Amino acid sequence: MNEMDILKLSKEVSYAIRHAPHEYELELDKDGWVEVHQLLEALRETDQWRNIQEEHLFSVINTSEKKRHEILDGRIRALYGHSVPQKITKEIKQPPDFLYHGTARRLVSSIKEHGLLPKGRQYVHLSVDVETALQVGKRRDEQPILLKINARKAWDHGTIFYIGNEKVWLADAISEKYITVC
Ligand code: HQG
Repeated sequence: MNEMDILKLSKEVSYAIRHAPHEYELELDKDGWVEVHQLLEALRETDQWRNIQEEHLFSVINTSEKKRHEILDGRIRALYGHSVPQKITKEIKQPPDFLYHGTARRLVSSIKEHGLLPKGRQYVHLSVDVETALQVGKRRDEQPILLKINARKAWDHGTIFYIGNEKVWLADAISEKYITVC
């Protein structure tokens, strides 16, 4: 499988297990796990992925610069990004003192007023470093705005944070009180 196919597969796997398990007849458990064989069978029904094997899913995980998915004991899950109706449980953990969020210029006034909201997803997504946050923001605006989150203060005042992967943290919402526009 070439690089292009691996990228396509990664996108389709994300779509299936973050957003559309129903479409692929997949059952997610409360932590977002899906049986690998169920996912492979669903993908094999399409022309493009007729010959897909588990090793291809490992290639997706091992070659990606972002840790989006994990496989363990014959099951696969997305680590963040879900929009399925059923709430995916994440592990609560104290975050680093500061986190970052990159967004579009046009969204900043609303964020200043209402804080960060999950919008289409189950959680707000935050980055551990400036570079990652700006990359996320560039998906929406070529000149993204960087928001700095005082996660320590938010946590001390009762905001719950969850770990996605080493670079992505999640929260139910972040009040505007803890957000600085850089
Ligand atoms: C914005 C990708 C107006 C928020 C990325 C963002 C990430 C508000 C958008 C992951 C708002 C939601 C998630 C408010 C938040 N008013 N706009 N009050 N509160 N927003 O895509 O964080 O590559 O759901 O700023 O790298 O951009 O797919 O969230 O612009 O880690 O693995 O509402 O998805 O990961 O957009 O991205 P998204 P996100 P992958």
